[in-house]
Formats: sequence, C-alpha cells, structure tokens
Amino acid sequence: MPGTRIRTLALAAAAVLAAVTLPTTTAATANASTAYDDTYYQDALGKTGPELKSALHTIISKQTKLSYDGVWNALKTTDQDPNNSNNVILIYSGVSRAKSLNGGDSGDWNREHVWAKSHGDFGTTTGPGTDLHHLRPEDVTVNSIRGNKDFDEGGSAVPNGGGSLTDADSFEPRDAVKGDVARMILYMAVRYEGDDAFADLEPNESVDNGSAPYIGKLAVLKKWSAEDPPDAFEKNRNEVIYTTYQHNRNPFIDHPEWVESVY
Ligand SMILES: [Ca+2]
Ligand SMILES: [Ca+2]
Ligand SMILES: [Ca+2]
Repeated sequence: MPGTRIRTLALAAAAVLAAVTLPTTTAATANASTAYDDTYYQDALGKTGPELKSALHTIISKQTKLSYDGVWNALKTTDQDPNNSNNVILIYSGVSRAKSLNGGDSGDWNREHVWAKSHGDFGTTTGPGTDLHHLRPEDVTVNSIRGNKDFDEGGSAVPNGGGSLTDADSFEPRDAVKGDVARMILYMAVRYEGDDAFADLEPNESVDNGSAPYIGKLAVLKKWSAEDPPDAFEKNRNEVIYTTYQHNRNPFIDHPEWVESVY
C-alpha cells in the first residue's frame, strides 16, 4: 500500500533526523527524565512557567528539617570526597579537606550559605538557614571573602579560591560549580515563597541586594546552569539529601531544562 510505504519512509527520515539532531542538543536544554518522574514529580510534569513553579513549590516543601548543628554531620556525608571518605570537597576552592577540620578557625571549613543568609535575614534557625540544598563546606577564609555578595562575572582571583573571582560587589565561583550555584539559588527561590515564617526568596538582576530577599544576577545564573550541567557529584548529593536527610529534591538538578521554564 502506497500510504504505508510513505509512512515508513517518513518514520525512517524522522529516525535519521533524530540521530543527527540529538547529539547537538545540550544537556541543559534537553528534556531530562528521572526515576522520579512518575512519582515525586507526577504533579509537575507537563506544566510550564508559573504553574510549574507552583507545583514544584508544593512538592519540595514537604521535607524533614535539620537543626543548624545537625548540618555539620550531614555535610560530611553529602559532600564527601569520592576519592577519600575522610574528607569533604570545599565548593569554591575545590580542595579536599579532612572532615574533622570543621570549625571556625583559619584552616578549618565551615557551613557556607550559597544563598547568603543575610539576603532575607533568615539566619540559622531551622528553615532556609539549615536547608542542605544550598549549604556547602568551604574554607573559613574563602567563605568570609564571598561574604554576602551577589553572583556575577568578573573580578580578581580569590586567594586559594580554586579559580573563583571577586570584586567589590560580586563573586564568581570556579567554572566546575557555576551550575551547582545557579541550581542551588533557584531551588531556594522556588522552595521559599513567603508562605511560612520566612521571606519570599527570588533571584533578580542586581548586585547590590544587601539584606533584601533577592540574589543576582539571574541572567548570569541561567547562563552558568546551561554551561555547567549536573555531574555525578551534584546528582549524588541531591540523592543523599533526599534519601537520608530532608526527603525533598532539587528539581533543577533532576530537570535542568526547568530553569528556563520557571525563570
Ligand atoms: Ca561585580
Ligand atoms: Ca558542576
Ligand atoms: Ca520564592
């Protein structure tokens, strides 16, 4: 039958086209699928824009919350060096350092709030200030250099910063964690919508947000997310937080294409 032959040819052409075009699609824009799509993300799939954001907010707001003291031990698991179980990886420096050196002295690592806790003034009471999805080990001195700066490109090298840059009003993390930082910020923005005891956190295009509940620059963060798609370390960390600690996930690690859909 001629119709069948045409359909067969069309299917073959589509298959060739798919084979040609798929590899050129970047990981960040391809529609990811995860083992959680039919369960955890059931109410979000198929949605876009504000509807997707709202659905994700509801989903990820169901979580177990940690005390700030409990964060120390959690980070020793979530950020463990895959090559040395005695160590954690420091986010901006990229250095592997002994888990036992957690503390507040020079040479120690402490708990970096990637969403700077002064932006929205949520402190370290149980809530956004203890949310593992944006807490990372970092060298005490490098952490204080980052301070509460917004994220943007440019500046001079941060001493022992692993290639991170800073200037008077912004911080640029090393390339390998640019996407991690972007996805952590956007997780916080979707998780915290002002419907609990805390501020509605949102990204914007400013680098002088101070104590306002905003972090910039959104356009730069979106670029970073596309340039640095989730790797095994970031995915594992999301998994450990979900299974062992908070029982919620960072949707932008599972579905990087949702960055463009929500923001
Ligand atoms: Ca700047
Ligand atoms: Ca990365
Ligand atoms: Ca928000």
